[in-house]
Amino acid sequence: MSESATIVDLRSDTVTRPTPAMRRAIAEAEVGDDVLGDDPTGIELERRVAALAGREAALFVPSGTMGNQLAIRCQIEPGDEVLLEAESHIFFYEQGGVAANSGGLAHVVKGTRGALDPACIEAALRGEDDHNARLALVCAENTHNRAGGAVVPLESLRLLAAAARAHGLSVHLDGARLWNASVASGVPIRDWAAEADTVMMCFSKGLGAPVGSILVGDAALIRRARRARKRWGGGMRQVGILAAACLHALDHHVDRLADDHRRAHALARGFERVAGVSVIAPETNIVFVVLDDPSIAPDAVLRSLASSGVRMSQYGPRRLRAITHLDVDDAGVARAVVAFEEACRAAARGSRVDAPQGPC
Ligand code: TLP
Repeated sequence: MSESATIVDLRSDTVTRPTPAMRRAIAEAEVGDDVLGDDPTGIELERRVAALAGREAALFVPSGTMGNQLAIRCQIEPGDEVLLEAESHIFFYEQGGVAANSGGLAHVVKGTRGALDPACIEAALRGEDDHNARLALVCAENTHNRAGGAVVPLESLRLLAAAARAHGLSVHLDGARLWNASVASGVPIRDWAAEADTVMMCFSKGLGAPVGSILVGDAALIRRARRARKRWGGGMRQVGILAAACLHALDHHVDRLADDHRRAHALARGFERVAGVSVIAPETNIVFVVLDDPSIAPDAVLRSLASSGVRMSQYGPRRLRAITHLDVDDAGVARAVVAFEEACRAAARGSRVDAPQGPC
């Protein structure tokens, strides 16, 4: 049996491997040269996602990080402020890209379950005085990763966007897992996308594609983003090979996200029964478990899990993350629950073994 068949890998939904049908779609992809503007499958993907999101244009990019960073690059000038939720991916996991790639200044505000209070925009504005940096862009994230895959409600995004627009600010939505938000809430992608100037969405997470994300917005902005992508080395030539996997994912892997959400709930129910831990109720495919009992050391739990063929990642001093995805079935969930219970018991007894960790 291959390693992927024996390991229950809950570290991220980025770990999925292409299914046999997706591999066939990749093998049969019609390709051209994306930089020269004639890769038919890449063009088809961009056209389809722009239509799905109800926006003029889309740009396929190698990663969610590049999509977010291009959106920022195209909507601020050096010295401008960008309003970010304090635990957002853009602030937490993109290596200070706001400053390094765009010369921007991160203005960080704590949200509630990932949602920014629209009043924070008014509070962040400092007027036209020549001493002040200019607030130019507000970024939201949905689902919100570090808030436990929380769905930021559409109404909340609407109010935030309205407050931003009232002050002439642009809005970017990091929708790496907007597919999950859409399936969990029943709100179509185009309704979320209508609230932001730019939206980034990933195919390489719950949708199970090996590589790829997309940025949507109006035609002029996406044209600028295409030029910046080229400058950053993100032109991809026979990109149809990747785009075919993403088109396959759109056709076959969106509705099934509901299975991942159901399995996340099953995981959470199993984890909850373990003494000394508490679980943050999942809304989509992310489960956070907090090791309340100080005798349960996170690194010991991760090592013990790994020795049982189950992988999770550490997401804070006493918090672990498990994400369900295409490669985790009901049997995998049941195995993870048993392994977690044993790992916590063993850790509390003070056992020690070795294993790697994910990002905190
Ligand atoms: N998130 C990854 C890690 O980088 C933490 C994960 O395992 O969850 N926005 C959000 C909300 C994300 O969660 C991620 C990836 C990205 C953007 C970046 O996407 P990639 O990894 O394609 O650059």
